[in-house]
Amino acid sequence: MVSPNSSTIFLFLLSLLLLINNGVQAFHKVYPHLQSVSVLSIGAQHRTGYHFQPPKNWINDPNGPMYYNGIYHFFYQYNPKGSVWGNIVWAHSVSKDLINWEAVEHAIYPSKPFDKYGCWSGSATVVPGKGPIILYTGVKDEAQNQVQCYAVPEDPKDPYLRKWVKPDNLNPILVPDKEVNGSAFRDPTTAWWSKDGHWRILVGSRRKERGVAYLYRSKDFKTWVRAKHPLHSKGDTGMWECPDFYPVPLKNNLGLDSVVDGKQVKFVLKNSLDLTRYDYYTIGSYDKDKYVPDNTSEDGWGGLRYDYGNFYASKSFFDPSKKRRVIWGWANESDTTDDDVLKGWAGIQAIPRTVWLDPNGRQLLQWPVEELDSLRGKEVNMKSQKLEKGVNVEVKGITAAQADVEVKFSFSSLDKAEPYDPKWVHAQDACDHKGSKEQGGVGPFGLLTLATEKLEEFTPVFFRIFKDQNKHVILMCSDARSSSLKSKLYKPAFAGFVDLDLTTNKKISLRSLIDHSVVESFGEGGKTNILSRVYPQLAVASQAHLFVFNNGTEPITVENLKAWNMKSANIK
Ligand code: DQQ
Repeated sequence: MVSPNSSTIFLFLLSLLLLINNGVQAFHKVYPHLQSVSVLSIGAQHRTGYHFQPPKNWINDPNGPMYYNGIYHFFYQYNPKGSVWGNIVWAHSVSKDLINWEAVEHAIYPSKPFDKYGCWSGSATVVPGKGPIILYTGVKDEAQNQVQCYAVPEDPKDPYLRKWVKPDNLNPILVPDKEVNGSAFRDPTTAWWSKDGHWRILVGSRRKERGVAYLYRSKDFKTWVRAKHPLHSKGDTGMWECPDFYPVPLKNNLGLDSVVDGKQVKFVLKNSLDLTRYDYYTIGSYDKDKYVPDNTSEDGWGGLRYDYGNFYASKSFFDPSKKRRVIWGWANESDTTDDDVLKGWAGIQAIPRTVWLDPNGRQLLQWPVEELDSLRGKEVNMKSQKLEKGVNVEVKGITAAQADVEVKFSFSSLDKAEPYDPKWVHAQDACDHKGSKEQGGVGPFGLLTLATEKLEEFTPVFFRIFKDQNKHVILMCSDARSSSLKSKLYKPAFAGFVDLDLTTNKKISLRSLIDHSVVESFGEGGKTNILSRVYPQLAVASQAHLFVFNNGTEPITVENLKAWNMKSANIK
């Protein structure tokens, strides 16, 4: 595959960003005339049943997720006054199972000179023997200059930690020195403690167009000093928002708390790229305050992504109750700002995902937290179903607009795989050219989700296998182009490659969480994941159908499919 140099990609992405801005909402842009607009109608048929979303208004980044004294806490960026970005506070919900939630008072909102213009993203650290501390970004002026601030629960014994205080003698806890760009200085990470007696955090930034994760150290969590060198940086990647840094064990799929020493771990550094609004990560090693990505982990635009769809500003936390690491990610709308105002709401959170290192050591695996299974209702099955070219078979008997589907496909030969065109630099280029309607060799095969009976609308999630010199390339697509009869929607053919050797075992699996306006899919046990936001006009409620399909000449077998009606989560 051709690999253009990074500045060409950077310029390309910049122009792309300008072009698609009517689809993906422009960020940190204030819409004064759209705040406090009364709601005309609600997009009820597109509200989700089991993805996290509040009853109304705008939400964005997940903030400070943590488990404390038997309760999960989830905070998120929220506009209490409207369904566009602005007036940002930390809304707060609590849960015992990560699926059903109860809202409590806003935890952090502008109340001090250092956060008068917004309380932006940040993280929680549970300090042993002391309790939780939140570090967040305060915006102190109209020019959006940023400082880091400190908040603690007013009453650590309150199980819901309803009230948070910002001690005046400490705040702001961290201000940019003259070498740091003060309007690009935000989103502190969870702190980790090292044997040298220091806490450490990262703060996202940029120097010109170089993305930077600044490293700060503190002995007491109060006075923070910037390390001479950032933990890591990368040219031409633009602003690094919401950095996240954590260890993953080499030998098992458990999560680890903060950063531990030892050889049995790898480290993950994730950054959210403001220019394109996607989360990319590398796997590497961490020693003497330097992080070095492995040579199997591309560092930059071509790097691995948590999700190849609509998933941004993610944040992980260690869950000590189940010894796992869980990530949250924000899925923005892909309709217009005008539609969001009409609906009265915008933004959902992806289902929390357990994350661990793939035994191949080259990438992460992600899977919906096991608690989600408690919402599974009626189950239907399909077994040993052969799919010849051009065949769609309906999965009948479930509520296809709110469902969970797991399917394993197999086939007997790779001989018919089509050649991979080297002009397709990114997976999305391949999917743009080779959609589900283009007949192929091995694939396209997969699911047609949120489909009308006669396929006037459908969102296909599928695989397609190509030959590329000495290897096979497995493409996974979640293609919104036919998802809705409505125009003026952002309808991308999201795609990623799946790192899998199909030569001996010709099987591949897919799980899709379908929830009215979201199709969140996990390819091959969470190797490649894609979340799409879609707004069908006809394939809604009981008019939504689900099919398995094959449009390649190689026959495909559905070895086993299980689909469940999903109950709605209790999100108060
Ligand atoms: N959202 C927050 C910022 C962060 C951005 C503001 C990422 O702190 O950088 O709402 O979506």
